[in-house]
Amino acid sequence: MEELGVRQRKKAATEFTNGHDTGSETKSGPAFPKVYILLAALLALALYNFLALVKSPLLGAPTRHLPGVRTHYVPTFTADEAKRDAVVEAFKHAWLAYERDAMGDDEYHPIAHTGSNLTKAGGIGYTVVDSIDTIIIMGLEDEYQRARAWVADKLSFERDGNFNTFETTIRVLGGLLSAYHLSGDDPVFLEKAQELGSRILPVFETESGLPLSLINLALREGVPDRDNGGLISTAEASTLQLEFRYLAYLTDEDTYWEKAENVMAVLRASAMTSGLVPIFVDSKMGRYQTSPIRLGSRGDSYYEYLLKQYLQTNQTELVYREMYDTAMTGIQTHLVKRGLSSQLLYIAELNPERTQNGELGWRLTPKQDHLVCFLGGSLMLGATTSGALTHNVSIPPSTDELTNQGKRDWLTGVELIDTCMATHDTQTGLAPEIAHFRILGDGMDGSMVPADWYIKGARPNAPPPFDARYILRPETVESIFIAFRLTGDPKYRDYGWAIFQAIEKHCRIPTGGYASVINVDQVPVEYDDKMETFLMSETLKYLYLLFADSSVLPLNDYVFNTEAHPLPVFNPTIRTGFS
Ligand code: DMJ
Repeated sequence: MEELGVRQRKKAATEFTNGHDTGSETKSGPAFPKVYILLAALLALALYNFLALVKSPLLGAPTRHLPGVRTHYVPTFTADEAKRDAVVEAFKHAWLAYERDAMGDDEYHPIAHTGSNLTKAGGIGYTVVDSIDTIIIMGLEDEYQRARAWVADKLSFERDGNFNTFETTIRVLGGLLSAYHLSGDDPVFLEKAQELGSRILPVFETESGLPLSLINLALREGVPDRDNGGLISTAEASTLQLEFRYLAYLTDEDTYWEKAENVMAVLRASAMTSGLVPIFVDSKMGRYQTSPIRLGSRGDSYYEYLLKQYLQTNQTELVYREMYDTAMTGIQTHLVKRGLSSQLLYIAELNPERTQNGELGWRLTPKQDHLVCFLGGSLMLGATTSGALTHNVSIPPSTDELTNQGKRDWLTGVELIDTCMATHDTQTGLAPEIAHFRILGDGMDGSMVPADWYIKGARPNAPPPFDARYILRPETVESIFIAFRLTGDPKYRDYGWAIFQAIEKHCRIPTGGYASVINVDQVPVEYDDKMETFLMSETLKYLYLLFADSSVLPLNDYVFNTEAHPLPVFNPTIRTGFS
């Protein structure tokens, strides 16, 4: 298989049209014998590699780049090959077991050695498609050929069952689009993506244009989520945009763009001035419903995609920057809190409640989902783009390159990642699904509390609460990867390696695959027999990228969808009235 770096270069050169590329001009010079030219090229390459090594922040001072000069393809940080290869070995341990026991099934249960599907109607490639781009990025040729053949010959969306609109989009549509790009435009992936996109489109046929939660792929019918009174969660409605917009860009079918963009316009019209959004929205009325405000489940990727929509189209759509900036100020004003003992920075939640005179009020809940840990890296990425005063900031950025908001968000991001790492201070070194932070109302004062955070409901010799589990989630390593790329600080590779080792020690099943653990504070662990698809699409991908050299998928050129599927940045070919 052609190495990813090569494929990327060819393709990415066509994605950009804005002329940032410094490029290289070729002139026909005097007819030197070819051997001299070859020698000169080898010498230049050796010198270049030497300089890159000397400048590497892994060895000392951070690299600075001249303003306006693109940084992509420059190997700013060299790979830690041993650790990178250990991650590849882990990926193969997961993939080969899945392939052996459950190839083609949506989900995998490594202890029972079996798979299962999301509906009785049959699988939709949840695990295979979610994993393909990681396989390409890692350069696993044989695995790639088998996975591709499965997609070409077996993947079917003619399934008469109700599938979650958001999950199907981020995992399957996102996976196909990323595979299309990274494979060097293999048409099989785009054909499947187009078919899936067209089958999902009917979810937008509502009064407001906000999508329905579920889609019957065979009947091509949107279905409301009866479990939540027909409401859709905010994150689900607002985390389809990167995928549908890129599909529109590739196919010239503007309708994908318009449907996805209209969702953002409707949400914007219904938004609160703080920039914070409740986690439920009514597809019929197009209005937010009174419901909690949080950066965890059902809220998280709304904020993530505000920034990423701005980045996806090369920072040309200022409406997303404005929405993002307002939202980050809302988070800073209302949700950023500190623990009582070590002053760990965390992101709290707001829960609606009626005051005695019947007015709506918001109660602060000092609870942080593992999911919130995506925000650390996202804030740092936002600081260097939306919050930058110059086009390409240094690595790490210097203070005069960032706006005040950029500086504020950068520091918050750095601290939040440290907090997320602190939640790994458990018996297993794995972080729980939910951490609660102590507050003065707990009956303790700041001098007496044992630690800033705890797992609510955890008691010795009692069944562990749901909050205590680790289900192979990626959010902390996602942030660590971004932080490393933006700073070059080796501490982030140390963080990632510690998490990887904890996963290896406690989640790895000797016969193949990885399982969730039901209590991060219990050794030896008890397993929940499920290997979530995001282990291969996100957790191991971000770990691989953390240890790879930084020419692999540069952050200037790619946005990662919320399931870690990289999509190239492009200049939009459609202009709508949304501004
Ligand atoms: C993934 O499916 C996506 O990252 C999503 O946005 C939320 N969380 C899971 C992984 O934790």
